Amino acid sequence: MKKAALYALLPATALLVPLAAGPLTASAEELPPAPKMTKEEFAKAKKIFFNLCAGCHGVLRKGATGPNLEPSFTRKEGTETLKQFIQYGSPAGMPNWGESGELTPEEVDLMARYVQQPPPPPPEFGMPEITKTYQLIVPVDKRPTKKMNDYDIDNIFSVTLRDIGKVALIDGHSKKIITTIDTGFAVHISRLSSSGRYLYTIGRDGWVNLIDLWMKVPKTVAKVRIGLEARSVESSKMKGWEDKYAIAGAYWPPQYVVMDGLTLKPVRIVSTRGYTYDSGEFHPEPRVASIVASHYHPEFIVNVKETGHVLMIDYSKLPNLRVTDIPAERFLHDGGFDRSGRYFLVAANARNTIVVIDTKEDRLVAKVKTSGIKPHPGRGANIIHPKYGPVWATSHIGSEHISFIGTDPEKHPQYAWKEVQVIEGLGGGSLFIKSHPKSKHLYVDAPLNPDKELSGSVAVFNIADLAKEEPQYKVLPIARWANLGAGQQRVVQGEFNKAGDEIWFSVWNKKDKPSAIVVVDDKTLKLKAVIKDPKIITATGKFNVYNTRRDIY
Ligand code: DHE
Repeated sequence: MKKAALYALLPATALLVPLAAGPLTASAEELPPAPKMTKEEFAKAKKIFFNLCAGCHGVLRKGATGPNLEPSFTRKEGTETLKQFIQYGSPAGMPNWGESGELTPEEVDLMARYVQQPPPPPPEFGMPEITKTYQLIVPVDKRPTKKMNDYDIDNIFSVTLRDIGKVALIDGHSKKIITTIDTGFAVHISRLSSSGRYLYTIGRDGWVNLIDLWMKVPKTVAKVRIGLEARSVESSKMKGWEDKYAIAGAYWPPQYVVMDGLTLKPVRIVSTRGYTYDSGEFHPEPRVASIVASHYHPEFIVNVKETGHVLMIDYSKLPNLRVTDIPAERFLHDGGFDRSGRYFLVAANARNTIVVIDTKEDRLVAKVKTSGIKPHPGRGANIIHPKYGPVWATSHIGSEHISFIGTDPEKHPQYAWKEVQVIEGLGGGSLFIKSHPKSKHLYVDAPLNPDKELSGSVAVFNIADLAKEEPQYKVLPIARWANLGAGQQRVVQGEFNKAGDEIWFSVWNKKDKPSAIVVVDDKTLKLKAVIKDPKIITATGKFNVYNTRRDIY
């Protein structure tokens, strides 16, 4: 949907609120009082806020992907305006929690009142607390010495079953569930060890699971809770350091923890609290967003969201850490490598910018402004553009734009680190974009679009057509193909299989209804399979072992 049409779906009042506004500086006395809440209501709202809202707005509600929600702002807006937002969402990416049925009218009202109360300060969670949670379930010497199953491990998909605290491991060939594994709540991502043997998951609640894929039936061999809220995990990938260390980043407390890669035993914990890269103001909640592992140095690349620092963390002399701290941009979120694996491109979504880091020379290469609102690439998509050569692409949460950035300073220096083209996709509310070295197509989703036809579809561009003035896309009605019945299902995050000839999409339904995975034939763009199973509840992210461990996207 084009932006104008997207706005038309919202009540006029929703558009009046300054979405990107920071806190309004009214003193407490000038503000209207907070609306009344009972203790029980407060406790319920606190839980909903943690599950649905804290990710974008922060637990201290200082704002990041979503705007600041401190009482100095929310009380000025008042309950009715806030309810409109929670009910209908916004074109800048706020989900329509009421309209989609995720929250009842009573809960919409509850949350509108809750965000006008001062945010309750969450507890700290340091090494003593982390150590108490640590469980080595199967020590290294009790694990198999060879692969004990017949699966083509490289073609297994780890699928997040968000609201039931599990991942499903699905065999990419038979498309059958191998097993489901209890993990932390709402696993955000799965990442693979360099060898492909170990799978790491990170729960929204900070639990890291280490899963051994060599076992007859893969299972968790170690787990540890590294914080109270988290989104990222990664494993060392540098030659000579394969599978040796893991790292997980927390949203709360804002910190990262380096662990032994084979046991998850914590080795170091480091706080990310500090100063914004530009204005030098102290921030109490600079959360750890994406983390990737360098292929050039024994380093993890940690993106600190609110303060805008990219930290290159050298793990080669642990327990000593050497950190190259690169001032970059705010608010760093998600990103991925260019096809050469040397340059890391990460979205600074508050500034509509993609930051480019050279992981060989450990330096900032460029900050590229995009033409859309809030770039959100996932890991992005690398394609060979018919006109501009190797480019990396991102879609946007807040608008229909898809931006292409040149990534080849050697052979195409005139295009390198420039937004060389902008095209339009289905509409705002896009989260992920995907291609594969063997594919001729580029896939773009729009799961947060309020229109259910659009949130249930995917746009596919023929890469060869990108040389045209206005490249057209084909719409794949993925949710219709899944045929899960009435309601708004969100089609999210394409992921290729190992061969690169099919792409899987999640059809993310409410938790009291089944979700599904739809498999599309990449050559014909026809439906190849629908994976349905009562166990598939709230399916979101999918991670193919081979593509994830080799950073192929
Ligand atoms: Fe994500 C990646 C944070 C909402 C599904 N998400 C990421 C990353 C971060 C992040 C920092 C990068 C991790 C990395 O590469 O190390 N996500 C957040 C949020 O803060 C946010 C906006 C709000 C929240 O409360 O969590 C958020 N994300 C969502 C969702 O609502 C999604 C669609 C469904 C879900 O499961 O929660 C979702 N995020 C994903 C997925 C990835 C991801 C599938 C990995 C994409 C990939 O291809 O690597």
